Amino acid sequence: MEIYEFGQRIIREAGDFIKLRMKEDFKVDAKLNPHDLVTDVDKETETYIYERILERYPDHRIIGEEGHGTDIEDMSGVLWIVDPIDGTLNFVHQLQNFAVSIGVYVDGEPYCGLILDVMGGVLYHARVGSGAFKDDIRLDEMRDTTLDRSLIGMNANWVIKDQIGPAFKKIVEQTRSTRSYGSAALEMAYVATGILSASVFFRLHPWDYSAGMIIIDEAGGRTTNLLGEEIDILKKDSILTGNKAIHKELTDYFTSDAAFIAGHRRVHGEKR
Ligand code: 2AM
Ligand code: CA
Ligand code: CA
Ligand code: CA
Repeated sequence: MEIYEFGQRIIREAGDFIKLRMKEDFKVDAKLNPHDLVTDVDKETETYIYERILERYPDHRIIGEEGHGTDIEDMSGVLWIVDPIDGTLNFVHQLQNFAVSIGVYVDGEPYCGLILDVMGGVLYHARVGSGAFKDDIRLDEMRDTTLDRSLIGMNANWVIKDQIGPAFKKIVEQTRSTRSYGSAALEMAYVATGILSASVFFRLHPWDYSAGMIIIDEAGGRTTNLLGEEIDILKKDSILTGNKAIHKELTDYFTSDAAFIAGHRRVHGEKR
């Protein structure tokens, strides 16, 4: 079986695992702060996915948010980048609106991306060169839009930050409206389907964005950091993803704001 088909199968099995497991009690812990939670289900699901992949492909490597693959520093071979639950706060508070997200790279090249809306039962997926899909329906090519006629995915937290806040505030003023779904992966899937025109994130990890980036590329969109720089898949970065026209409008906008650039450099460092 091909890796892509296998990936679709295990992500659905992981979704079934979560749905069964969440009927029982689970422990919720704070990681670095009270906004950053992790549950037993996050950890158990990552281990489940990890074991399933290695059972079938012993030579593949896996990076996961909850601790697998912390020693991995290069992208040789087949690399699976896994977020067992994206949107843990939604999982804890709502028991819905969370996703499993898996991006697969072969020798550093994107191979396929998979995002499962667990409670919605919808799988967004793409293999490079074969188009992007919502379940078995092929997504249309993303259409160009302008900021003033777009819905933009954005988390309100960034608006209240000192150095970068004013730039995000201007987006709130200029766009038709903003939306925040609490799962970066689901928000990227919504960009791919066109129900959002773009989405901006200030600080994401590879497991948050890798699958979404691959799916959006296949749907004809573009993803870089907020300064328009290409993403290095093993690093944290800001993320701007959307149709090509709004992607350009927004990168032009962020790169014309000196305070924003300074704030971005402070958090994300100089361009590699
Ligand atoms: P997570 O649920 O897998 O942690 C909104 O909270 C989005 O930002 C989610 O996709 C969440 O992923 C991600 N995120 C990344 N870093 C975070 C953090 N420190 N606290 C909360 N969410 C974070
Ligand atoms: Ca987390
Ligand atoms: Ca995540
Ligand atoms: Ca997670």
